[in-house]
Formats: sequence, C-alpha cells, structure tokens
Amino acid sequence: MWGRLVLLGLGAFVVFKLSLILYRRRKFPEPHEDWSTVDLEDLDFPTSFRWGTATAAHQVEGHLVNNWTVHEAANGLEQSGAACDHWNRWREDFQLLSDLGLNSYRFSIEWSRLEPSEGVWDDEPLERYSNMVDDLVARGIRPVVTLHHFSHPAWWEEKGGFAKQENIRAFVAYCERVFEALSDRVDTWVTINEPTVFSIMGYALGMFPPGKRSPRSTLRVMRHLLSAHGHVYAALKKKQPEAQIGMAKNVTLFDPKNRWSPIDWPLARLLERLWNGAWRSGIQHGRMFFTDIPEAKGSLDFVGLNYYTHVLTGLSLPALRNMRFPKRRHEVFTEFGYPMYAEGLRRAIEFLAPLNVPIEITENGVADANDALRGEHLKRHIWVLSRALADGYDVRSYHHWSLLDNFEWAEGYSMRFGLHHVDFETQQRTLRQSGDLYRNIVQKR
Ligand code: GCO
Repeated sequence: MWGRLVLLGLGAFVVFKLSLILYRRRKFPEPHEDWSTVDLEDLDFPTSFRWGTATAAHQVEGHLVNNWTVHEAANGLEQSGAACDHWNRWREDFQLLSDLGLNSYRFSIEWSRLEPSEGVWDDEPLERYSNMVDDLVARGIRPVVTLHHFSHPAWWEEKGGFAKQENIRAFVAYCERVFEALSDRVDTWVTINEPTVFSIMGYALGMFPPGKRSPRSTLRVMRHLLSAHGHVYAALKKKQPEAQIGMAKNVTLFDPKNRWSPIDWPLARLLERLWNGAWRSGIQHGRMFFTDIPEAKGSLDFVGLNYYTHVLTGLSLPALRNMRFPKRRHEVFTEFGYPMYAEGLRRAIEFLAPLNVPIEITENGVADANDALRGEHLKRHIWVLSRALADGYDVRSYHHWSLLDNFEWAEGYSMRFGLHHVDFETQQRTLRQSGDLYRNIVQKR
C-alpha cells in the first residue's frame, strides 16, 4: 500500500517537473539566427534615430581620486591612472565624434571632482563639463549625461555610500547641482548606470568597491539605488518637468545551459529575477524584494538599455572571477569570456517594453583588441535593432560602447572596447576598421 503511494507520488512529481520544463521551454525560447542567411545590410531606421557612443568619467578622464582609485590601490588592481587623459583631450575626442558623423554622446559626470570633500564644492570642474556640453551642442551632438557611473567620492564611500539610506540625500544634492548648471542645454539624463552590476559586483562578488561579499547588503544596495533614482527623478522633474530622465539598465539574459535540466531552469529563472525582474517590478510597482519603494514607481521618462550577452546557467557556472562562461557550440567568445549573442538584444528590448517608455540603447559593444569581431558584432546588433523597430518597438538611439579603449574596471586595460584604439603611452587615438564601418552605417542614415 505505502509502496504504491510512494510510487504514485514520485510519478506525479516527475510528470509535474517534466510539464514545467516543457512550459518553460516554450515560454522562454532562446532564439538563434542562422546568420549565414541574414542580409545584414537590410536596415531601416527613421531619420529621427540617434547614433552615438558612450564613455564614463572614471574610465576615460584620468587622474581621479575616488572610491575606485581607493579600491584599485587596496586590492592590487591595475590603476586607472591617466586613463585616456580625456579630461585634457576632450576637444580632440569630440572631434572624433564629429568625424564619425554621430549626433548623440553619452558621458558621465565625476562627483568626486565637484565635491572633493563633504560640503566643499569646486566649480572649475563643473565649468569644464559645461564647456563640454557647449562644444557638443555646437557640433549638433545631443549630450546624454549620466550622473552616477560606478564612481563617487571616497568620503561618501567611507560613510557607506548607497548601503545607507541616509547617504542618498548627499547624492541628490550633487545631482541637483549638476542639473542646475547644465539642464538649460542637456535634456536627457541617466541618473544611475547599471544598478544591478554596481550592487552585485561591489557587494556580492567583491570585485568592485567596496569589495564586500554580503547577500544582505547586496539586496539593500539594490533597493537604495532604486530609491536614490526615484528621489533624484522627483527632484529634477520638479525643477524641469520636460527633462527626460532615465536609468541605464544592464539586461543580461540567463538561459539554462541544458534546456531539459530540472536544475538549470530554476537557476536561470532565479538569476533572471534577481538581475532583471526585481528591478523592473521596482519601477513598475514601487516595490522590490518585499520592500515598498514608492518613489521608484513610474520614475522613468525613458529606459537606457546596456546589452552585452546571455549567460548559460547550470551547476557548472564557472567562477565569475576568471570570467569564462559557457557558450552554445556555434557561438563565438568575445575576449571578455562571454559569447556574442546579438539575438539577445531583441529579447532585452522585449523585456523592457512593458515599462511603456522609449528605449535608448545606452551601451552595446565588444572586447576585441584585434578588431576581429567588432565589425560583425556591430552589423548583427544593428540588424537586430532594425528588426525591433520594424516590429514596432520604440527604440530611439544606439550608443556603441565605446568611443575609445578605456579602463575596464576590475579588468583594467586588458579589455579593449574602443572604436578607436588608444596607445596609452602616447595617448594616440587610431580609428579601427570597425569604427570606419560604424561611420558608414551612420552616414547612410
Ligand atoms: C558596464 C559599464 C561599462 C563597461 C562596459 C563594458 O557595463 O560595466 O556600463 O562601464 O565598461 O559595459 O563591460
């Protein structure tokens, strides 16, 4: 009797698991194009579409003192140092934007320059950022300003940074100061870049500052980043209701390594929820990880999408430290260690569509020092983008990451994402062949 009951129970369980796997295989497809049959020249973009590149202060400006330089020194990482010396060479770099025929440029403001110690403001850097904005506008290039791109003042880090709700006030005050200085010429603002990357790399994996490994702190920082964004959104909209304010969200897709595995599927869905779903529901409902964040609800005029790849999840998920991820047999690796998966850009767009706001591609690029892959990478992702527009998705721009080879965070200068090669000894910029290809794509449109 009991034996039969156990067998019945077991059978029911197996049937349940199998049907769940069948359901998920249908609900969460992992499309792959046969790229040999795709006409990558078949592109159609509206004339209003904006073409650009993106950078970030800590990665290009040089000679900063902030949470990152403290982290680099404390952990024996390659120092950002002079970076691309963009703080001094920005005019020559903006000429590169014009040479490419671009009409949009995303860059970030370095808070540690403006407020080197708490409550002490230095107006010279803000004056320089203002001159940058004037130069971009004079070139017919739309400035897209990011207020926080992973770096902030060391004194603010010492107070706990985003780990403490009471610190958000100082961040809002910094954002308001920048907004007051630039919003007469800048109408497109990104409050925070990649909140998930910032919190997981800094508080779960310890690879970014402050180098913690605490799941509790990670969830707390994720909530505080959303709260900080909500407060900045409200403060800036109060000053200028027509300003367009968004967040740049890294949408990484998580697919089960084995699509029949009862282990790989829950792992993929869990990571998807943690990395993407929790943030989206925070914006949609003002609630994240069982905590109300009312200031976050509906706090987007547009959403920035940073898209790079998908991650195949399974128990064999490699140690993130060596950044070697599994790939499908037919896929190719980028130098960063994850595969090129252009089809995922469409899935990322579909993931953000329920927010019902315009989408700006604020980052997409590839680590490729020899420029062997970047041309194909550009063509595939731009083709996917063209199809998404044709299917009615409201995508307004494409910003390639990046204009220049630059400091790639925990990877230092080992990863080169630039449309321009940078010789960090001489600071010589050299347009890569893929940069020329991007120029041709842009010029035709
Ligand atoms: C990020 C950042 C960029 C990176 C780029 C390449 O996604 O980590 O926004 O600063 O340099 O994505 O990894």
